Amino acid sequence: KYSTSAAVEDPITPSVKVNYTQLLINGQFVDSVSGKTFPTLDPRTGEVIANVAEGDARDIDLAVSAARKAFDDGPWPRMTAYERSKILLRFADLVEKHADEVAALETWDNGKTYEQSAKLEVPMFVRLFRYYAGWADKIHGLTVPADGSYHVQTLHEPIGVAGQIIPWNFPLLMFAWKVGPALACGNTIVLKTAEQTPLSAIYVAKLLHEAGLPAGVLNIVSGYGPTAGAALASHMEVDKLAFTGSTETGQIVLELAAKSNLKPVTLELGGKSPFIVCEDADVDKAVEMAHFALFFNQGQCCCAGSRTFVHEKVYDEFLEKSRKRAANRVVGDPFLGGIEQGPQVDGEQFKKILRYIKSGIEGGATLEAGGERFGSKGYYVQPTVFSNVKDDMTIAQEEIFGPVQTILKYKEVEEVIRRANASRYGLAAGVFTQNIDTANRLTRALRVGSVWINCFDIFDAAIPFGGYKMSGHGREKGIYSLSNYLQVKAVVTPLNNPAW
Ligand code: TXE
Repeated sequence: KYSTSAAVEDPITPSVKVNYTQLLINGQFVDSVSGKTFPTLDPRTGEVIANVAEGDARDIDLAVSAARKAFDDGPWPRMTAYERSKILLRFADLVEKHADEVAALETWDNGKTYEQSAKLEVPMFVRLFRYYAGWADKIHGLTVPADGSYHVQTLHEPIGVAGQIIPWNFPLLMFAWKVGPALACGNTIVLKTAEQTPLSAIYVAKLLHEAGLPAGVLNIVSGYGPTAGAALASHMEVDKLAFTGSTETGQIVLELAAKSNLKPVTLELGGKSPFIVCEDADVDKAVEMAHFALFFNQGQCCCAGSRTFVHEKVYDEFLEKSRKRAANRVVGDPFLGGIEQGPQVDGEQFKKILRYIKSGIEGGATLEAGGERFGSKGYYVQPTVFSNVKDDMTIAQEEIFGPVQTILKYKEVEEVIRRANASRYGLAAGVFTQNIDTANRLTRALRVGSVWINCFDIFDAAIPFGGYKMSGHGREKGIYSLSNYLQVKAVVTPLNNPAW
């Protein structure tokens, strides 16, 4: 069935070299203060790709001092917005020029297919920087018609030093979503990458300096969460924190931010998004879209359509076709062409997913496809489908974050609304129907930050993204992300000529 297991046992050697493994502080590559390094692993084999400098609280201190100085005294917040915009545009051009290396590093470190890195994620990265370069010189305040004889205006100023903590599932895109708007608004940054995937961020940060970014404006610290990440979240000189990761860690960083200097925090956390297939849906299209909604990126998406609700009238046909589609999913070495699914990011995620599969079987769900590891090397998991899933099963409630589709049956629109909303999460939803009234009813009733109707995972730079409930606070991308990185100052001047 899975014709590519041979390549999994004998991985392809990537063409790219790992040239940058140090921390990037004040425009310089440096070792960590402790001199320690940590290995970043190839998810295809579990072997070491490179040893990377391991930052901790002392390196965060140095990085924050550099960012502070670059904000308080440096040219970045003071140069014209047009100058900032041109640097971001030059950076986008450089990434495009080095697209092959960037995509290969991303695939090597993360395990996602090279096709996805090269055709989707690098172009989206470039597009996002061009989008925010476009905003840089269009950020301005208002003139306010206040009562009394006053001239009132608002100034939109950069917020200062932004701390940004990103996860491993989309290392490049999470970099872009956070760094793009922060720089466009004139802030300086300390970014901590995920310990599983440090490589692409250091590489592109080097290109950003080549494009003309002044030293100290963007500092990159590789390292672990409880050391480097926690130091950033609780730092007194950091003015804003943006975090993407698990809900549990989101709660920790919010508390650290509150207990230190009350820095504002945006959080993009976990999800258990419903994908609702209505009775009038074109079943073939719905099967393919629901399959994509769950299996894209090895199922490692915060917004994955991980509860597939199917109307009882089309349930049997949908199930049969979904089972076949999953069984035919092409798993293999992500550097090979035509591969749909590579390995999970690391051994921890791999084991977590296999534990959830076991829990599904023991909990009474029916295993329709997959259920085991794929091959005998690395962190590959067979595309797995469960039917007969009940709302109270662990696999229907918790974020599996892997290639495991759970299919649930429903009868009535009002019933599926209630069940879809019965989750601590509220990140996204998919709705598959030809009926505009059903689409409108579901759209208004679902308590989620994104609704995709007859599509899924549309991540245009201009479309805001973020969660309701325990999926987080605030929105990233689009115009909405700018307000995360701006302060509003009200300025009031008396008008001495009452005639005016
Ligand atoms: O997440 P963490 P993990 C979910 C997914 C996954 C689970 C665990 O279900 O299986 O989370 O993954 C940093 N202070 N998502 O353990 O811990 C960490 O170093 C400050 C959903 O990887 O949240 C990394 O940079 N920072 C998700 C980042 O937080 C800390 C994407 C994310 O790691 C820290 C990833 C601390 N105490 C996982 N502890 C999404 N929303 O897309 C860790 N970190």
